[in-house]
Amino acid sequence: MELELELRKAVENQEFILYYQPKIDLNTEEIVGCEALIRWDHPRRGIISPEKFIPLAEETGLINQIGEWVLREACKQNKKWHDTGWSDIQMAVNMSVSQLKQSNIVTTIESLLIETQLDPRFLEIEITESISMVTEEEKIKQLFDLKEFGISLAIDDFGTGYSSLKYLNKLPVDTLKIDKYFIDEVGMSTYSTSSLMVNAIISLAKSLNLKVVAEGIETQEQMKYLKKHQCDIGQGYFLCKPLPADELEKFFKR
Ligand code: G
Ligand code: G
Ligand code: MN
Ligand code: NA
Repeated sequence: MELELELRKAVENQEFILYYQPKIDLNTEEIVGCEALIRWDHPRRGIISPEKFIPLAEETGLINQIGEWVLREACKQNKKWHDTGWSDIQMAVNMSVSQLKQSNIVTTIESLLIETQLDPRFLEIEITESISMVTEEEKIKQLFDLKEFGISLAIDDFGTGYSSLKYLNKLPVDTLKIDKYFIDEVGMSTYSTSSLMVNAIISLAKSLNLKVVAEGIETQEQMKYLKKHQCDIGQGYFLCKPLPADELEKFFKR
């Protein structure tokens, strides 16, 4: 069957699941939040990575329905965790720029928060830096409206996108997520260009009063380096890989 048709059926039959990857405070080693990452649980082909279907979802507009499902599911899950006692966890959801093009995205998110009874400050939207190519005032205004409602905003894959620093000024950003690309070389040689750039991004974030998250930490050396250079928060396989909700709960309890 053609992939587009299968994806439409998947939306109808809700064949998606969310995995969650924790974000860890590098000083206290506590979980401060997690990122929801979608997977397609295909009836015959098994788990399919978002890299294989998100681009198609964006082309076909199915991303809007999929994105709404992700937001509802992630908020519901986080509310459940809060009610269980893990009450400080912030939930981050990835959002495509094309979702921001929907004129009703702000009211959709606001209604989802009301429906799931999750306090807006426990929801963070991660947007890849290509958002910065979006100059239309209307889309920027949507981000300000979400922010005003109490939601946080993170720039994902920071440093490898298309934006210039000017947009950090223009968008109501709370968090910078340093792209794994830079983290990969950190901790190997003190003088690698990547590690100097990581230092620079951390101080940029600090001087703008933003939270800074290192993505894709895979080694102890990387973690040590980031801690030493005052990176607040870390995420990566070395700390914990993305897990289904029930498995992540075991990690919480550890
Ligand atoms: O989880 P994984 O590393 O396989 O994710 C691959 C890519 O898919 C990442 O760029 C991630 O941001 C993106 N992605 C994961 N979940 C979602 C989602 O719910 N919505 C959107 N738009 N992108 C997602
Ligand atoms: O684009 P975004 O940053 O949202 O995508 C994050 C992706 O990175 C997810 O698909 C997630 O599964 C993956 N990921 C998370 N931690 C690691 C890591 O330590 N190493 C690698 N290779 N991928 C990771
Ligand atoms: Mn992300
Ligand atoms: Na990223």
